[in-house]
Amino acid sequence: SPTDAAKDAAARAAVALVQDGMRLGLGTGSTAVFMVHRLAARIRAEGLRLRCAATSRATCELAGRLGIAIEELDEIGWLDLTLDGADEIDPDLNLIKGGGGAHLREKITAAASDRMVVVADPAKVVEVLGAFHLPVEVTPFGVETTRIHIQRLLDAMGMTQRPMLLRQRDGAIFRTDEGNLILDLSLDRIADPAALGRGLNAIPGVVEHGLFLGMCHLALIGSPDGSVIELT
Ligand code: DER
Repeated sequence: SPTDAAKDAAARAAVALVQDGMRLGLGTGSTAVFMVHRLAARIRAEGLRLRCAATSRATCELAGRLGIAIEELDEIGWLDLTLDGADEIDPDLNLIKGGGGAHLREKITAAASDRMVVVADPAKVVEVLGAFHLPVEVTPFGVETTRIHIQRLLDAMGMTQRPMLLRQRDGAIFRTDEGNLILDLSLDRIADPAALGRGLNAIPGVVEHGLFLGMCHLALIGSPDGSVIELT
């Protein structure tokens, strides 16, 4: 499909940034799948020696199937570059992530990297964050009280939102790799992402939210014709 071609074009451009000996963070999601395939091809063709940490079990398993050696983040210690997808990218390269439910490990991994490069198709580029739901990972313990705290925060910020939905997958309550739950916030537009991020971080039961602010250094936006636009 045109979207797949755009994702693969972005993935190819991102993998071109990988240099022999790098310590890499591998992202999660459908665009990251194209990236992992492209990376495996380069490793095979050029014998690249890399140290790779995965941001989800899904990426770890895919990389393993493609012959990419995966190590734990703590075995590597720090990363040169993380390549990951995004659900939304604003003009300041602030992101909404978490559509695939992996944003806790993705954020830790990106924060443990000298550079974070995002790969995406054009639909992800927005003027204002918020049309895509904002995932908030919460502990199962006290989740209903956490929901109240989040609602109070949104009220205080004058943000209206439709009922917060506990994420489901295949008809069951979704659990993250850490065993936590995800509340998806439908905010339409987030006028002040930094204030919302700070407010969410202050709520006891909130583990991590999908706002990646000031973390992305470069976004590679692929087109169906194979061309790539760089947003910095
Ligand atoms: O869950 C995530 O954070 C993914 O990276 C998501 O943001 C992008 O997924 P996609 O490439 O399948 O759109």
